[in-house]
Amino acid sequence: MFNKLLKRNTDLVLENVDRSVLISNEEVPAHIAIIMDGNGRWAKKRSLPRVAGHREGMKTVRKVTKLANELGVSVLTLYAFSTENWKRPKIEVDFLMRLPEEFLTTFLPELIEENVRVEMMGYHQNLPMHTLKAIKKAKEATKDNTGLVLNFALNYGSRAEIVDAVKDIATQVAAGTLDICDINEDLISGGLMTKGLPEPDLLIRTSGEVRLSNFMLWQLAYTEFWFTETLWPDFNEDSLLEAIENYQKRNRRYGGLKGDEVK
Ligand code: V07
Repeated sequence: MFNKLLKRNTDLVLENVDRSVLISNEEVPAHIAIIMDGNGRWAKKRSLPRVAGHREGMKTVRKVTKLANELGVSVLTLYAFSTENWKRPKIEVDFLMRLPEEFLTTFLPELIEENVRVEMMGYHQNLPMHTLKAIKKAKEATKDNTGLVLNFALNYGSRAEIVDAVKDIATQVAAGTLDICDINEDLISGGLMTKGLPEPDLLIRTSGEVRLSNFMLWQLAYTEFWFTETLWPDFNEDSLLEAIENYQKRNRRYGGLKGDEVK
């Protein structure tokens, strides 16, 4: 473990000399989840169409992914499209559904090079075939990668996810294959789309909105929250480091208390 941390630190010092001094690598959050808000507002401020903000936001995804991987973060979950986003104008939804392909066409070779593994959580239902195809290709091309897991939440909604997990459990009880006494937190966690992933240590939401918007409600039970006024297209490496530094300060305040004591 220590060697791995040391190696991460060496990479970091080489690539981010000025900033890395501030990051103490033993407390880097293993899982960071981000609600990438403020793309439309960014565009409006510049009298550009909303979609220009979405495209600019994609560049931030690239920057944040690269740094998170360099820092040794294990999982980066990005809320790209919620089940509620279908209510937006069709023209905007159609544009958004092209972004996974656009992103992957541009960046998949680099992600492969950097040992990043692409994942998606969300309902395949309603997603266009071209979107699913691009993601499937990226998942396959990166499936053996051992670096950062870049987990896109796409057509994702947390309450629906919980309802599905409950239905599955109820079905097993009704079939007599599961005893009610054996229903516990681990069983429910295992029925969610984040099965197998650690729970987020740090949640970031950009653009000044201070709510969860149906994102990972179960998984965020013990997560530290960081809300920033910065709009997602303006969020950058320094913004991520600022969030992590703040997270580390909070962790340090717990002074070695672990597990239930901090919960
Ligand atoms: C989207 C750009 C970032 C700001 C938030 C909204 C707009 C990257 C992806 C993506 C998704 C899956 C995947 C690869 C890339 C994406 C949507 C919107 C729908 F496998 N950015 N981005 N998908 N935005």
